[in-house]
Amino acid sequence: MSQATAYVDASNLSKSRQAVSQILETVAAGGCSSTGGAGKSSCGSSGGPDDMPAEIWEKVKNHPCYSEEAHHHYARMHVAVAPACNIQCNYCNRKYDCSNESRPGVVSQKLTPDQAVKKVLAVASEIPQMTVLGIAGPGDSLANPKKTFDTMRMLHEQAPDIKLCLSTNGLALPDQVDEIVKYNIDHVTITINMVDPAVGEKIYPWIFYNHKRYTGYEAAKILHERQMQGLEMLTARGVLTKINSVLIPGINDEHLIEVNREVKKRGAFLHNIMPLISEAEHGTVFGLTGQRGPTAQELKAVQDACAGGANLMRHCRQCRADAVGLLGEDRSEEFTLDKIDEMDVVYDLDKRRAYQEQVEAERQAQVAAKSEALAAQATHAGVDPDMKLLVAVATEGHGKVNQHFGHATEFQIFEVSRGEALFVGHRRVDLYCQGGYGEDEQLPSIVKAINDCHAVLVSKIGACPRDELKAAGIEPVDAYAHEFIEKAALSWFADYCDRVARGDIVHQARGDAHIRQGAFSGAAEKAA
Ligand code: CLF
Ligand code: SF4
Repeated sequence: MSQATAYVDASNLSKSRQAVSQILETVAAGGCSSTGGAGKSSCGSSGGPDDMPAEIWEKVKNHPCYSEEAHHHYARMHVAVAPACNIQCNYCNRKYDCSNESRPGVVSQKLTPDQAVKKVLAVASEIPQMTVLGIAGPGDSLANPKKTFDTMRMLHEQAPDIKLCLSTNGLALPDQVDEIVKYNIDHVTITINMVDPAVGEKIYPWIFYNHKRYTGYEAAKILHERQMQGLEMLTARGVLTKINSVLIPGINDEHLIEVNREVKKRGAFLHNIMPLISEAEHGTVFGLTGQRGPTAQELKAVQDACAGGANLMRHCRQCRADAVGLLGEDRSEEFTLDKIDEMDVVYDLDKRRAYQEQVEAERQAQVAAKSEALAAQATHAGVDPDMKLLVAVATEGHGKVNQHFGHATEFQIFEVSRGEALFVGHRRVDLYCQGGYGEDEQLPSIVKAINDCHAVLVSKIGACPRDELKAAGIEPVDAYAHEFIEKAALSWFADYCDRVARGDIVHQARGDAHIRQGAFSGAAEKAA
């Protein structure tokens, strides 16, 4: 333990903290990085109702960030009501979104609480699977407490089925825990990049606390203490917490393993380790000083090294502070204030519930399909029984391989083996199909993004990209179109092992892949 971690006494937590810790043990046992049994799936809090107490399952089952399974089916939205911030991070430029919960990208419209509630009701009437409202900037939600809590209060009154979520850097958190509980905010994300101020002073040049500006080690020490205190207070009050950490190579990469340990000790429900985004054009300190982000394999290595600690989220899309839709898509352009004014908004709770019941049935079918596929796995002579491969998947949601190669703006990455098909991340790519035609110039960047994968599973693919992918050693596969992803990945894996065993192909390891800087934004895509 570093000197810094001794600042907070983690021993005086209430019974509810112990309850959350027990749940974490249970979830970790069947969740992320476990080879799992049939039906126990993937990363994040993806245990099912059998893995955790009913009240926790109720909180996570349709939260797309807190459950990896749920993110294939349920959507979230953010409202940009919180412009101010009380600290400075070296990966943030104030002109852009908060990098804690969003990529550096311009927020289209900052909203008042009244406008925000109007927007949420409009989205809820159009997208019945939108189940979570988050406040994630563009500054810090708790540095703007009035706007944040006014929005949450009104929404709780007018749309009681929508889960409330916020993200914060943690500096103001201990002072706001009572308000968080009062407004039924069940999910709080704290961005914690260090548990040692000596690391923290390389990330945070200053903080503004108690009407005073602090810099250097002292600033990082105060921030660290407040973050730990806030996390413990939330755990004690039964609020589910997720920790976001930005992986900054050479500064906190290995240190994040200690962060993972420390936040688990204090009852964090999930740990989301995200790659640094630091393009020079974003104008951040790290962007301007040439601090690079991690490669795909560097990110995975740190995440894998945290196995057994706090449960990991690997499906984060670093979304904008005004994102709307499934994770990985952005429908915010459909809900600008002028468009909302023209909409016929009907918030129909029964209709929303009926739709969500259908989603639930689909999700259970997905879990059952995976169980069947796992049960059908066999060993193959001459094939390493512990072999694990990555496959890229093109999907539009519903947990299925249902997207044309040319229409994908991201690929979901699954690690597949004889005993598991595990979501391990996603890769953003440039759209291959532009204006109805394949754009061959995009292919090298797509290959770079999924270069560590042995296959790409799609609903359809044209002859040109098919040949080029093959030439790069990535197998294009459209044989499992419209099947559930895990079942498709496991079926492909079994077929691959068959071919290796028969001597039709020779198994070869793949290389590393490139993480593209900047999130896909539907808005930006349309504007381009
Ligand atoms: Fe938003 Fe964050 Fe709530 Fe989710 S996002 S406030 S917990 S509703 Fe989710 Fe987006 Fe990653 Fe955030 S994918 S950036 S983790
Ligand atoms: Fe930027 Fe968010 Fe950091 Fe504030 S907390 S400086 S808004 S990244």
